Amino acid sequence: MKAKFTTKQITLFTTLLGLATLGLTSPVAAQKSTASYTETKPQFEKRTKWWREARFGMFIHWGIYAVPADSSRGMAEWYMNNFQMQVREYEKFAPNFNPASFDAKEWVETAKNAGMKYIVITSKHHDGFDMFDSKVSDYTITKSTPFQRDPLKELADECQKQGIRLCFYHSIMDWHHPDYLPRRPWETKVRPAAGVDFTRYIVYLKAQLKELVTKYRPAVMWFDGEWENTWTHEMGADLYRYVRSLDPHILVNNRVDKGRSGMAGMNVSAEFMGDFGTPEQEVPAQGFKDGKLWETCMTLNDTWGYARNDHNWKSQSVLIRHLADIAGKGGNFLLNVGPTNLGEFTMETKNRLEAMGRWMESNGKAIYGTSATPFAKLSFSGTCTQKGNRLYVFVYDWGKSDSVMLEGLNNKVRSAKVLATKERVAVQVSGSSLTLQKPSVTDVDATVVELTLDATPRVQP
Ligand code: FHN
Repeated sequence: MKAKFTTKQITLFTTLLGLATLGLTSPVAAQKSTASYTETKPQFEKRTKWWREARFGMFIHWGIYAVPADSSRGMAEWYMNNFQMQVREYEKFAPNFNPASFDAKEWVETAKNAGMKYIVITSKHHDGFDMFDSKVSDYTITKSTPFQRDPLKELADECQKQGIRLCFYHSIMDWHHPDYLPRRPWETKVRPAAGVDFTRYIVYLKAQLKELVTKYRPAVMWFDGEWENTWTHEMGADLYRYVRSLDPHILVNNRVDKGRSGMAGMNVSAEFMGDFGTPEQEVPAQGFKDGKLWETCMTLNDTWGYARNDHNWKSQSVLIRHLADIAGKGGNFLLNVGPTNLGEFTMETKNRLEAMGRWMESNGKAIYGTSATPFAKLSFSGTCTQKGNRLYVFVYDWGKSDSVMLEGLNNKVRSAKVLATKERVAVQVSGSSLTLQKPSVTDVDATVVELTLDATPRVQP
């Protein structure tokens, strides 16, 4: 029997019905958020304090792309695009997505035990599939899969219990919504753009953000998929103000706007909106100028979404040194996990996070709440962080001389000890050069020496 309504009509009806329940009936009103806000530096510092001190978070890319779980043609979460699928074909993964093993308590404990202080999970990736219960969409985990539960609600409750901040990744680009443009080249005939209204898509986007922010109270909205030419700086600035108007405490990354250069890297500059920059798959050569906040996001292997075929896992040493290097430059590290379609973390994932947790157990004091190194460069393989009158020296390699030298420090050293073992470290001072002797027990990933100084570190430029 021929369906009475087309899918597009049903989507539109669902959206409008949902909008009405969310008080977003007038597209124009939802268009330009009236929120204008100014923020002083002290206010910004207060709002971002927990994030700056946290330093280390878990990224989670989880969606129906975990069903094919295939990165043979590119990132696994891009499966629909990589295999040039029509929407109707890709939708068939939803009824096969039933993460029966999903356990919010276990996920949050794993993040916490790794030393992570916040979790950023995909509420919607580019495929447009909603991993939460939305009134303005039927393309959701609660309505279109046998699972029918709301994992983001379960995670929000569990994060509340365990003292971890929950944050959401939400894609501006949406390959499913009938009003999103541009269409993919292979679907123009099947899904013509005639009659499409991008303004209506923005109303839908805002309606879902209102649901997410008011119902789940995320600490950060982490936008992505901002690079297509249908999304403008004006739309980004408006969306930033809109989200902040929903919750004045929330943080928003720079990808709400066009502040990121290209697909990787970023250039937070004054005219772009966003509370922090988002370099991707890289540790920037230096920290960001004039105190701009930033966070490197990175995969454990080569793909964000889970892929059965991706075995290129980074070692624990590489991961621990990335964390140290990033902290030494004053940034945050958002390390990604791609859970399976059953709702499980892979063994490779768990092993690496457990190793990082063991290291953080002994050395977290040199990461949390610290700021970037006072040294322009070091003569050894390692990095530094600082907090008050303490300098944390991370040594990756003690070299042939079984010692490392810090040059240009104009402080008196009150004490020097290995943070993890409390073993005293012998220090030779010559003018403003300090030589630290290799302790009897070192950490193959990174040994941290805590120097207690007479005052905050003063380094010759
Ligand atoms: O296209 C996405 C990609 O799938 C992934 O989500 C990364 C994570 O930051 N962001 C985009 C690529 O820059």
